[in-house]
Amino acid sequence: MNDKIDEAKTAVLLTRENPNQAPDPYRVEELLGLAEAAGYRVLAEIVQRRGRDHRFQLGRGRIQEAMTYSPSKLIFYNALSPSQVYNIRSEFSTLPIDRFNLILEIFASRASTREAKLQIELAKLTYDAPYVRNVLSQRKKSEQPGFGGSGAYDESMYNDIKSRIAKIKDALKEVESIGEDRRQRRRELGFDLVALAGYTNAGKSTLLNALTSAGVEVRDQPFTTLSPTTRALDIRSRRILLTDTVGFIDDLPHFLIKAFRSTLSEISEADLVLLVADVSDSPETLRRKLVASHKALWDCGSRAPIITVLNKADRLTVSESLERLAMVSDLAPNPVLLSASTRLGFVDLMQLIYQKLQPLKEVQIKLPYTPEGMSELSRLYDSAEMLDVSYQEQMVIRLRGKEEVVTKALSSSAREL
Ligand SMILES: Nc1nc2c(ncn2[C@@H]2O[C@H](COP(=O)(O)OP(=O)(O)OP(=O)(O)O)[C@@H](O)[C@H]2O)c(=O)[nH]1
Ligand SMILES: [Mg+2]
Repeated sequence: MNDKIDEAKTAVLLTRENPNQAPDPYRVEELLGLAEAAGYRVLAEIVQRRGRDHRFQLGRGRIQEAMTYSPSKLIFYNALSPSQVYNIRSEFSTLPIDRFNLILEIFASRASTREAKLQIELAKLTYDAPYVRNVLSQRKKSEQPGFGGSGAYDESMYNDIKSRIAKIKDALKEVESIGEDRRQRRRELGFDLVALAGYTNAGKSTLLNALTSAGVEVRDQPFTTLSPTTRALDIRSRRILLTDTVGFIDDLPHFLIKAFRSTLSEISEADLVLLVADVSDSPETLRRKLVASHKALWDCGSRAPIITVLNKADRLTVSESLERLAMVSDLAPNPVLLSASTRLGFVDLMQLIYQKLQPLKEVQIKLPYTPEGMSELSRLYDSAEMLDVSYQEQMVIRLRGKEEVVTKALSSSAREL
């Protein structure tokens, strides 16, 4: 149970299942987890198998049933169209929200950095814009002033939303380009960039903490992490920067991925991705979450090699873990069975990371005894492995380093600093 649950914030959960799909109790369970993470006290869960009702999503009878609990909100698993929101709100005088709104509410309550706040505002405005437009057109049709006691929407409000969206996009572009510069600098300093990605609550932050003593917040609920945290980790001669990122979830709406682009570029720009999954989930859930994670990785533009970290192995016996691993082998490139809690599998993970990083290059360069030459030498001591330095007519240096470091060193040498 979530300690932030507010007694006055009550909800009934409504899920419509397609009659031609197998029932999936996990959906309802996940929706409950999200509602609790957003601070709701859930009064009842209603599931109906039927085709989509174009007015209310579920049948009128099921919504009437939900209303007998007098909830402050109706939370739908299924996405609501703007006109469904309008209809339910008008007919039942209660605000309906869908799973996307719920996720946004959680994000909004957790956002602590300016970037995260902007990203959430952008997602919310992008989501709200069609709703406001719909209310405007409904009102024009019925000539009703105002709507559901929510105050007047008018054309200027819609235009304000549009211009705010444009402003936030500009601000985020700036943040993104700062991020790009920072990553480029880090690469030139010889770091390998490794991202921790995966379904929400899989244990990404716990793993970052265990590998680097980062002290990032860990909780047994979805979306604890919203902003990336980066910490250094050395594996033999490799200097790695490991970044923890926001978790994925099924059916992640596209506008949310777009709004979180600057954060997700920590993943799309990484040299290597550690895809963390909870191996103690049921085999079906594990597969579903791995599929959702691969889809999200692809959608955010990640094309880097992947190591699949099957975390929480301490919750299973060795044979159970191995059985799970066999069941998901088609979805789990380079798998490691691991426990971020007990450090089981850490040696294997380190070894695999080391193997999967792009091999270092070995080159020989010459630098003059000028101030620029000396400062380049000191930069190389910081960013590469110096194999040999001999002081001849010029400094002759043999070094091993990352592609970016070596390329820069070769160009300094050619320019005869
Ligand atoms: N038993 C066990 N529990 C773990 C392990 N790793 C993480 N957990 C628990 O799983 C829950 C989620 O862990 P987090 O590290 O917050 O997960 P996350 O992937 O960062 O989650 P979000 O940031 O919310 O997306 C916490 O209760 C952790 O204590 C593990 O190896 N074994
Ligand atoms: Mg986390």
